[in-house]
Amino acid sequence: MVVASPTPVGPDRIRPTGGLLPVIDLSRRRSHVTDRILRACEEFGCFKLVNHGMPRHVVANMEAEAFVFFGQLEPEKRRAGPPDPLGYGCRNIGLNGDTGEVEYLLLHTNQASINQRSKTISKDPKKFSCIVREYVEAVRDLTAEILEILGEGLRLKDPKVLARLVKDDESDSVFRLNHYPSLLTSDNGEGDDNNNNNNNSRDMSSEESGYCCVNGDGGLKGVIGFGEHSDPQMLTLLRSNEVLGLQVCVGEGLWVPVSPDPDSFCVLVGDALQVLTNGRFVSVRHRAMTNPYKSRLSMVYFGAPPLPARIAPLPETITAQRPSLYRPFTWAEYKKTTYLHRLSHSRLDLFRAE
Ligand code: GA4
Repeated sequence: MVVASPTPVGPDRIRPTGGLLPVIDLSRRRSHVTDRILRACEEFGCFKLVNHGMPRHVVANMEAEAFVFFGQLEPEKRRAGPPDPLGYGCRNIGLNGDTGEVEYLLLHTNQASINQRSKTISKDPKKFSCIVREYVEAVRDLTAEILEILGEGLRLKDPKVLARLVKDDESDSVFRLNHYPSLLTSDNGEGDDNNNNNNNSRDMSSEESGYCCVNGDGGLKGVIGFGEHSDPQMLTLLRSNEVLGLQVCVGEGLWVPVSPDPDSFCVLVGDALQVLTNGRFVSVRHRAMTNPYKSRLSMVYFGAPPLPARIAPLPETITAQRPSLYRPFTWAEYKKTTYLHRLSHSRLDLFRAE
């Protein structure tokens, strides 16, 4: 396992090198994989997954459809919006004034919902919904496989308990396509001061890494595509094209760029899994930067339980030394709370045990 140095380098500074996250090869021996995934979830709350077995054509078809959609003119894309919160959105994120240099399609993974939404998304809705279904089913199975490995690693009495939550027909998982237009090609209006969570300095000079610009004092600043946050769900599987942009926070103010690799997934622990493991796994804060020259596309699956599911530390994770850190709640309750707050809010704090 290749790991990042946990030594902070100062507030909000970016380590200039990429590819430092744990890399897990799913084709290796199970005990080896289990041990490494467990450590990665505890230490970083994320890892890079390679040799995951997801068919290439399923990923390629989904990516091609996404580029067709985002390549359309604005009025055509707007037929699939505004995000309520599902649907097409541009720059506005959530319901409380967050913005970013991103346009996106947010879909529920329920098949009836995909079929319905596809009608306003694609000129060939049958083809679109079929391609989304194939992708979502494959990525859900992969998510369930990882959750089962984690269940074994945690020595749960029922190691499949976590996997079952995302495999449930009523699972509230969502699928998101994010398009971060390059700054050169986007019509994002110079001086768009509407963007309240970006640090953009427009007088940029390019860094070798592509997405950075150098501000006056020589520090590295980027243009925020999607601001800092943790994912509310259990597990996120993110795949992007070969353009750099995703960063994860591995310590106080230390942001590590995740090297883009279209054949891998970046797997991120979400808030619900942090609670279920009584804080043993950490839900990782992350953000996405835009690239000045190349547009970035990410396809993100957020594995969630059904709305009525009870989220509370699993009994095996509670000990005398480590009593329950969170009070029980339903996924519906937690989801509602996420939409009442800003993107960067540390909403898990609201659910701590007394
Ligand atoms: C972050 C993870 C998922 O993308 C998402 C996001 C959701 C949205 O974009 O509508 C949220 C954000 C996400 C967390 C806080 C709330 C809700 C925007 C926002 C400000 C779909 C999700 O489930 O939570």
